[in-house]
Amino acid sequence: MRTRGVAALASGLAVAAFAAAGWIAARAQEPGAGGGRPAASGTVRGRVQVPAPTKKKARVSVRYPGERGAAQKTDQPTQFAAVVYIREKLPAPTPAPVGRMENKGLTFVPAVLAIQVGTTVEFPNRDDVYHNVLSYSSTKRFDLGRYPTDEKRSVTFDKPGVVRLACEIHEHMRGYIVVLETSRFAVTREDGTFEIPGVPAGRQRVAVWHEKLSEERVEELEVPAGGEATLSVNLAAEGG
Ligand SMILES: [Cu+2]
Repeated sequence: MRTRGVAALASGLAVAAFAAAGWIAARAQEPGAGGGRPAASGTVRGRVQVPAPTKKKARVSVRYPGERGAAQKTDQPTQFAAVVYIREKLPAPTPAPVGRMENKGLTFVPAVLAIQVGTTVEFPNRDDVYHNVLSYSSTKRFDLGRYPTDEKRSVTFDKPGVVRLACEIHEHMRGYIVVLETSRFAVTREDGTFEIPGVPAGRQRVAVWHEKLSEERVEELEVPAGGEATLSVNLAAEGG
């Protein structure tokens, strides 16, 4: 079993902060102009290499119309993105945003969605078969029931945490909603890169979530005002 201490983190993380020209840019900003906003902010950018996806066989159920034909489209394993976010709590924007996760090609699209607490997420069905989105996660437990093509149902996520989504009809379907207490977050792109602008300058704890991690990775970064801090994490090299 791996030690989850600072030493373990150091082996998997390569962190560099570039403060070049940072404080000069900070001085050019108007302090306090945003009414409670931090006087200066920077960007956290970097890359998270995620482990290879696990191949999951699609199970074919014949309970619902169109099931057989559609199930053939599912032979691809889902590659789950990572979520990177700033641990500092930041007030939710108003009005509350609406998120969207589609049922498409018998998968959740996107398979990973990061949102801020209070966000309502719509789940439109873009397939020609029924879906039944549900969650047994304690963060948000729900069952949307089965619904047909082009119908959508929604859920408001009122507690921080991770919600693991499933479909009652298609057992292979999996998705994640990461509910955060901050508006400063990013979901990694296909190449693993990410960018979080508008991060308050100073020492920040940056967390990395991925479905294969038993717990989040947290690293401290110095975010220079008007500059960039970079974070590079290789989860693929750790063997999951
Ligand atoms: Cu489904």
